[in-house]
Amino acid sequence: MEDISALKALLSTPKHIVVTVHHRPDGDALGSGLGLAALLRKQQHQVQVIAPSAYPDFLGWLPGAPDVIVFEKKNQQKASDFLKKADVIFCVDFPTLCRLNGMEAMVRETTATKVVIDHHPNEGEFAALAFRDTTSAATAELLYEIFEGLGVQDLIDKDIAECLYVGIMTDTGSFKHATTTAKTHRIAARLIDHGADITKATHWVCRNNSLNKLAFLGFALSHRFVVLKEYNTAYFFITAEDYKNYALETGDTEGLVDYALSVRNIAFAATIKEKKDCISLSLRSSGEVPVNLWAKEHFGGGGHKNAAGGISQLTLAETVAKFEDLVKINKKTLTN
Ligand SMILES: [Mn+2]
Repeated sequence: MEDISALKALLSTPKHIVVTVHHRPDGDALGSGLGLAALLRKQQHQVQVIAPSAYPDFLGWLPGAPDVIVFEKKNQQKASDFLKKADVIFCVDFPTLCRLNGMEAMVRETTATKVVIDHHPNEGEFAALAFRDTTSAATAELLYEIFEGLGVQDLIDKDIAECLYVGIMTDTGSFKHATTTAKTHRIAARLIDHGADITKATHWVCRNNSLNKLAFLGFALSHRFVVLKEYNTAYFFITAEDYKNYALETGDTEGLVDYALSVRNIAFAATIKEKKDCISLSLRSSGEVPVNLWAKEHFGGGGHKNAAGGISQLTLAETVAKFEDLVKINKKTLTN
């Protein structure tokens, strides 16, 4: 963390700060963003969190979430005002500005000092200061270490601890993914020492399903689930019609892919979703199957080795066929 003293200097006087997170923020993006914002406020900075799009309902309880500006039409002027005024913009849990979607140009054009805090593989630097660590299980884990580096960990209160804890908990699938290390657990333990209520976090994150979401899960398992046994692969495909029939909201298809990966001997799992303007793919794997490379090469995306995403401009049926071709080509990797 060679930039830590530069960050310390940057934050040594009160600043106008905007904290941004990626499009369709998840628990790590929102938790890290809110935790960082709350800590910076304790240091007398003026801080606003702006998200390119809405966060899922189950994260709405996170301290500070109701004050996040979601960059939608009615809020764009407000967001623009904050961005123009900002001395510093933090980019949290995403590697490149394109993950800001509709907000990208606005952020790119500002003269603010950009600081990135992220754990995704990165190509090309856009920030003046960068804290990147692909070995961190979550951006929240890395953020905790940055707080330590800045010597401000004593400012972590219960609210900040819960934000960071949720970031780590969600990105590790409740400490189950291969990215989870002893350090991850140590930092989670410290967050509990700082007051994080893990029963509350579990309640909101893991025991908060709508009946509709479960009804859809039942339907998807029965009618939208394909197992390619010979290739240790399983995937879901979700049609635009399904979205309509089940009135699916952000987050309702989240976690579906984990059911595919939970099947015995499955090494590669996917959810292929027919969205309004494209087909989106969530890819997961276990072991050495490099889904981030496949996402990048075939679906213009990226991510981590065992969890990545991408998109396709083909039809759903064509995308499924392309996906199955990819599986067949990589039989060796998948069945090793
Ligand atoms: Mn993350």
